[in-house]
Amino acid sequence: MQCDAAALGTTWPDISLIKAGGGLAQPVHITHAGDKSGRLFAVEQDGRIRIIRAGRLLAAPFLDISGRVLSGGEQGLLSVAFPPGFASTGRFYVNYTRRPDGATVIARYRVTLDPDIADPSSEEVVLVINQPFANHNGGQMAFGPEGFLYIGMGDGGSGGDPLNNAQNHASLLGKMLRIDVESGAVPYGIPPTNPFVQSPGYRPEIWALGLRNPWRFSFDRQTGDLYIGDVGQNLFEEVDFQPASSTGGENYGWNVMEASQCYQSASCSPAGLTLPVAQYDHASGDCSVTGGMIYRGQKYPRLRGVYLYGDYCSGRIRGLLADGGSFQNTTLLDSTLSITTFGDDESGGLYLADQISGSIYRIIDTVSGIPLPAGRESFTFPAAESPVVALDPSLMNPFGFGPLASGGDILEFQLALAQFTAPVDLYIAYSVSTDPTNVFLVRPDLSIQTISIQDAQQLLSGQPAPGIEPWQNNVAGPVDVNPFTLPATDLSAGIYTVYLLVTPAGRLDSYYLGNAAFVIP
Ligand SMILES: [Ca+2]
Ligand SMILES: [Ca+2]
Repeated sequence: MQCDAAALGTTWPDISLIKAGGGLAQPVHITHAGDKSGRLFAVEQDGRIRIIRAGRLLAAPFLDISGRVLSGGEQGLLSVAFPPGFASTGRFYVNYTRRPDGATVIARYRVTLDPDIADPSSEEVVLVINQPFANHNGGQMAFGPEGFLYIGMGDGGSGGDPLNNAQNHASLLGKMLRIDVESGAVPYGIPPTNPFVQSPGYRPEIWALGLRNPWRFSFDRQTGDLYIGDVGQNLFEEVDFQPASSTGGENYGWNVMEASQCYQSASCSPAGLTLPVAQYDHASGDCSVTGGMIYRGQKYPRLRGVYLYGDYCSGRIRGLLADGGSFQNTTLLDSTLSITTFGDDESGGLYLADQISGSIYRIIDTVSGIPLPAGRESFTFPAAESPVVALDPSLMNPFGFGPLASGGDILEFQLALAQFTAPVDLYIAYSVSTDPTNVFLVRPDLSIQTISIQDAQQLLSGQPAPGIEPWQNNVAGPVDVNPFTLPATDLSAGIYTVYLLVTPAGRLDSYYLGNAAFVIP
């Protein structure tokens, strides 16, 4: 199934990861609410949903149902799905493993009057699916383009699907389900266009069958095509594809086949089965696919249309690109992360979660980096809580001031830059309104060097000033550092202006000069 991308003329992105949030406990799902709030929602496996706003993790969970959730291994709170209209209805859906019996629960919750806090007592159970074994619970949910809720269900667990659930028409296990949860039917409705509503012996909730453990599926936000990462048995991991034009009913093959190889017996017929569009074996440390998402953002043209997916065991990130009727597949990055999920924000930016560190990373294309400054360009940036990483210097906001920017009393200074197209020197300095004759330069060891305003102006005129050196020299990035955290009480009152000077390595004739101000009252 693998094609030679070079022969087909594809220019693959050169991806890199920039940390976009941390402090999460076992994150397993990332999504947004589609309500233009700009919030990212991260699901913690033990039963909490956390909000990341402008790069900062809010202290209070959006939802905490850890008392209901059986967590560990493949069990836990596994996903949240926000329906179209959430901004006005405040209703959303979760998929979790229930205490004490391990059954899968699909439930509806509501937000409170505070949009950052949901009501844990608002639960309305939509669907309960009993689980014969602890593993293979699927767990992803997402609303399709037509507004119905899709639920990915694993085969129930153990190994090899001993109960033959995935091919059993009367079982909801090993299936992709599609139900109507938003039209008012209690507990849910069956879309009349589901493929098996007229078929005797079939559960009408079934949209597709023959899945082993669909660990993450997603819809292409542009086309409506569906991509499913289905975890394999001992030999192969696979990605399944369903075009937006599908009327459902696909049989993805398990446990007749594992990917494109017969599983139960040496020979089998693939007739009527939909084989994966990509698969890989376990020879290089891979063992469990984490289905991903298609990038449809604006920032990284070479990423557009690429389906990014990963492997939990190897940390490898692969790219899949639909090319007419075929698919190209390549390895984009070997990471060291335990990738549990990919997710997107409202503008189409892509993220992934690392289960071990509890961090979320933004995925960027690094070769289309920030160009070197061609002249002397100055920018004023807002004192944001979180830097905005962008390839256009006029759009980036490299500074983050942490809680101070939102009225707190800790100055947490963060600097984040995408990769540059060639090495640069970075200078950081600040001035304070109460001392107009001096500029305070950050030295490589983070100590502070006081220089005169004349020396600073000399630097900006392109003349090296004696004794002045960059904070970091000859770096290409990406940069994501947090050099300072200090109490605001350590700073005297005044208006502080922080400067970032970016010059081509070893030169001062051109630069980007950015500044951002904050006030210590
Ligand atoms: Ca199970
Ligand atoms: Ca399959």
